[in-house]
Amino acid sequence: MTTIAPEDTGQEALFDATIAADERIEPRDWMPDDYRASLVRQIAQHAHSEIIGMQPEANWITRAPSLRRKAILMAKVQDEAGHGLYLYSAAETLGTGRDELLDKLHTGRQKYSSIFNYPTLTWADVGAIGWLVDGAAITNQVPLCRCSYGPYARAMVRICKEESFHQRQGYELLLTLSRGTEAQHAMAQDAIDRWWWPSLMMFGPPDDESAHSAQSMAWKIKRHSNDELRQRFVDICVPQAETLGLTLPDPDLRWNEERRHWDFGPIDWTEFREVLKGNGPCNDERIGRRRRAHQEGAWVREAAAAHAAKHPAHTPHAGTDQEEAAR
Ligand code: FAQ
Repeated sequence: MTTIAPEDTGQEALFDATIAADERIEPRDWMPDDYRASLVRQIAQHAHSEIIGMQPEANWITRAPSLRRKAILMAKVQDEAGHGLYLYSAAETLGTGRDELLDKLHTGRQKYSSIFNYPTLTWADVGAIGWLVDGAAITNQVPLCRCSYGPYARAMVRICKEESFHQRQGYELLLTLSRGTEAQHAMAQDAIDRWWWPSLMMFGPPDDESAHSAQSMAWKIKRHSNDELRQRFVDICVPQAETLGLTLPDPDLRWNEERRHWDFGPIDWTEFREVLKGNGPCNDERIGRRRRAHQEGAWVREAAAAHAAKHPAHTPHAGTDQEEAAR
């Protein structure tokens, strides 16, 4: 049997034309293998970040200073689990199951964001994560709502709405601390001092060292480079820090009238690379806890599978919500 190359059937031309016209590629469409693989890589890393990202904040649920703060934090951590679900589902539409991706996470073959390998030492860290980490996530992810792959772009729309609520709760938390007692103000400042630089690293390596950016931008998976988004984030944060009454820990921050952007100091890329290699302050703790949670949850997955086998009509994919309700 002779294999027909995609260029001979017009599939590749159709894919290229769809990208050029800024239209969406959907799961049923033909796509190049490398496009599919790159999406799975990025979406999986993103999904893993959402679920590992639950850990640093969950650390403070039992110690939140009021019932209101505790309820907000619990809702936020639950939202992150939901984001993980949307993203694993988006990866499934590319033919890669959640079990396979989790296995790659647990065996160190796929990454999660460097930021979640730093410890949450004080309550103010919950505010710093909301303001800076969620703020960086939004800056990076709003353009992903226009990603060329439909299911990922649609998942991002919902995620970004929730992330912007997360960002505002962090900002409000820090504002309260900053305007509180001297000790509370100092705690907020200390959190910003520790989270600022790792937040800038979330955007990935500088453009000239970014292995995937050029191809991802040509495919319209990414819409902006790592450095462009990092600069956008700095420009947003400087005036916000001023309103908060807190200082960003960078003596080189200066408004550049010519560029109409804030100049900032050098990032410690050695630290970034070490964290990616597994040598950050909390890498072992985070992945160890994730593996344990997966093992301890095995009985839940087995029970759910056994239930689904006994009652196929009641599995979520068997019918519409209305059909379910009518039963
Ligand atoms: N950490 O060639 P590039 C959140 C890797 S937000 C770890 O530039 P690319 C919300 C990269 O994967 C955080 N690894 O790669 C939340 C690649 O390695 P690979 C998650 C990093 O893909 C808030 C290599 O370096 N958000 O979770 C990092 O073009 C609060 C070369 O890099 C997303 O994932 C890093 N910081 O650009 C949750 C957004 N940076 O794959 C809880 C979607 C780079 O070859 C609480 N992802 N690497 O093994 C993206 O936009 C992109 O993947 C970038 C990297 C921008 C992260």
